[in-house]
Amino acid sequence: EEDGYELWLRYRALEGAQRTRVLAHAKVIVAPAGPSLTALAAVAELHRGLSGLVGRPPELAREIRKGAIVLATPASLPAIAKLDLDLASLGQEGYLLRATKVRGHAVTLVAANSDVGLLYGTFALLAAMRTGVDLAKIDVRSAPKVALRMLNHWDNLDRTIERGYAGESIWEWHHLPDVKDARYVDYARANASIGINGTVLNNVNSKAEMMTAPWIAKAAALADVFRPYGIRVYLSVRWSAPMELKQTATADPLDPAVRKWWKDKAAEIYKVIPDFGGFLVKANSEGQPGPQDYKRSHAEGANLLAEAVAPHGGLVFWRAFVYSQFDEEDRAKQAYTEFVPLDGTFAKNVIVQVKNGPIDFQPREPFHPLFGAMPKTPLAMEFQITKEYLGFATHLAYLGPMYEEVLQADTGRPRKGSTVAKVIDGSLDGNKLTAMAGVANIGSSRTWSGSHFDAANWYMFGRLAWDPHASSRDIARDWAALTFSTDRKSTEAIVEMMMRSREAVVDYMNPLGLHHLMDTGHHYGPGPWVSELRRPEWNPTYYHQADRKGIGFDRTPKGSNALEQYAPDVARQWADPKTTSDQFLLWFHHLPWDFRMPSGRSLWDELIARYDRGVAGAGDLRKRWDRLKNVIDPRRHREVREFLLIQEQEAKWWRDASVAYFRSVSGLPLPKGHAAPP
Ligand code: GCW
Repeated sequence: EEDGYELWLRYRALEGAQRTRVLAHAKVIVAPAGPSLTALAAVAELHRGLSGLVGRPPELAREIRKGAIVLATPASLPAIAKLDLDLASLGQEGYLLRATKVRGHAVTLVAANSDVGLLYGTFALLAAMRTGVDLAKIDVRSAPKVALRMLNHWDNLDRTIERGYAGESIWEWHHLPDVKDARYVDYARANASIGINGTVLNNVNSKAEMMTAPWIAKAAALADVFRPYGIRVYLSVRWSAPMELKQTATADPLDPAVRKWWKDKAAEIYKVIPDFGGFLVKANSEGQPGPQDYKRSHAEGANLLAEAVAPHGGLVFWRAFVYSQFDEEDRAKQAYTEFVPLDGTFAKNVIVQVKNGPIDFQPREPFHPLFGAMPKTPLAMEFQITKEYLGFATHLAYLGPMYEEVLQADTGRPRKGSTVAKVIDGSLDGNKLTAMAGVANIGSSRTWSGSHFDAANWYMFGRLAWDPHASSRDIARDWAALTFSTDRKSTEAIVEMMMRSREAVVDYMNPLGLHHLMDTGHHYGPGPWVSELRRPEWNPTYYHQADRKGIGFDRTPKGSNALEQYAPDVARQWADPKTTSDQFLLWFHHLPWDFRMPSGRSLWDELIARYDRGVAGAGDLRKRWDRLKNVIDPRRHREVREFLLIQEQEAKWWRDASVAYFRSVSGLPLPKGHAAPP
């Protein structure tokens, strides 16, 4: 029975014409001589894949012959240099798949400038075989537009996962470094297949222990497994580690003993992980220690760590997710206020990592105003793949459209057309140190991500990190074909569900630009009434500001003026409720309940209509899935359906609780036709 473990790497027997075509082109593999572990991983994948797809493993040959798959770099096979393939434009990680002649033989060429490129090309070739591409005509070239494509695991050292909904951490810390679970290889394969080349193993709410020798050894064992797949290991560090480990008296970044400690620590790590990627840091955020405890800036903190890893080629990812309970300023403004003045003061090997929106991974947020506002600093995008605020692993919400919406947003800086994607891929400022990070949704669940559809978010993240200009619909199509069915009609039906899913969630949880209405702590269900929490900016009432007269957070100059942090053109558009997209209406405006919406309805009636639409949308997902009963294998069909039924129920819960609460505040009657219980 299909249990989802193989993710999108399912090598089931091909049928009919495609089997014949693949067989004709895949009897023999010619790989680089004296292959590296990476080239061997590529060969092993072809072996595994073809054994499944056509029922027999390919033969490994030295000599090129007709019909072979030839894996080659200019170094391993100088003959390809003469083919006019423009390999240089592929860079270090790109690849090319082409039906061509090499030394007079018609072959399928997988070419790249490095063995990792060959591995990426191999995965792409296997996917092409599965989706019906004619190998006799194949002609594909692809190179990543972003250099560092990273997963961030929020995995704790006790194997719990902060905001993880897919079981325990797959890192079996207790058995590491001695036991290298076979699952680590499958993890690496899945990631390499979508181009992910870095992984931060532990939670940003980090523990000092991670910096001790036994834990470094565990990380090193994982790094050994991942290395052949082109994946580097990084660690989250706790700012106060040297002090907590009682090796320094302070954690002040300007203290010489502290600086020395970090230098020595970096050297110790690089001794056992020679290609160690570097550090990720959450400092002075949500109670974490940081340089500000010593009245030093984020830049001073980041630069201290940067100095420690620089001699080894390491990097520092410094998170801009900061807000303080002692700050009266609108939470949405605080990161910009703190970081923009630091632009240009970070060391060369520091990347500032910014969440997609200014609050916190909500179902919808406008893009973070830092994008475009720090031209002298490399900025990484941080997306959340795990669905902390979108129904965990239970609710179906394909995040592709959400990421795309943010990446395609125009920052207006320094000019029109300067999209977030262009900040991230470095094309705007000529930045080469480019990165995209995704907070992983991976755990020990058989499905890896806790549900079949959540694997799509992992897959999509990798693909968008490779190319932030890609279309989330195209990516959904590839995923659905590789995961469920290559039958065109079925694929399209699944894609349609995926593309509708996130908007349905927005409607039943946080319509019209409302945000952070989730209940405390877990963030799963509705809690718009919560108003008594110790920290005001954690209360949903802080965000919706609903009362008898109206609703919404005023971020115009009359209110918090968060608008001033955006480029003038962008701010102008959002300054007037009439020109603000309804997606962000109550994000930027506090409006009376009788405000006239473009639909002709009052704001109050529109709000209720959106909640109703969300419930209908969830029901529609379930109905669409029911129609696919005969094309999806029984176990996966049933498991998805069970979750969709929960989603339908919980969409009603969200609507009914939210509507009841807002009604108690507004005192307004329910519009006609609204089906919620009294
Ligand atoms: O999304 C919020 C979460 C915290 C998380 C924090 C962060 C790791 O609720 O659990 O902590 O953001 O991103 O640092």
